[in-house]
Amino acid sequence: MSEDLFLKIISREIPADIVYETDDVLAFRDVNPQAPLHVLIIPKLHIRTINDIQAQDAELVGKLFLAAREIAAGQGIAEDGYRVVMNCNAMAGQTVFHIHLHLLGGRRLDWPPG
Ligand code: DGP
Repeated sequence: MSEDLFLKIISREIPADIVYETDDVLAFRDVNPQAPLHVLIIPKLHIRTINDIQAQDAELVGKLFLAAREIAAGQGIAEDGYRVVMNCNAMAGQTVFHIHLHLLGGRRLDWPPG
């Protein structure tokens, strides 16, 4: 069993509502949604935090945004608007240490965030 919760979702040890998958990227609905659409988009490669992203990961990280674009379009929220956010470490509220883009949409999102 892996220590990384999201690796367990990738390996299907833990079930998730998967909405998108490629060879490199997986996206699934957040278990504690903060908006009508709240999807987590993760690389299948384990990267703990933004601080651990290496230059050679640039293409992979870009694919997280391409996934966000596709999911938003597929869910019909691309034109209304949506937000993607990635938390880094404790002060930003990161609780799962495998980088993930939050894709939030389906309601008005205030700024600045809390
Ligand atoms: P963050 O706080 O940025 O690290 O976000 C972690 C998110 O992961 C949080 O919104 C809740 C979500 N989450 C935690 N455990 C699970 C799980 O087992 N399944 C799913 N689908 N989401 C999870």
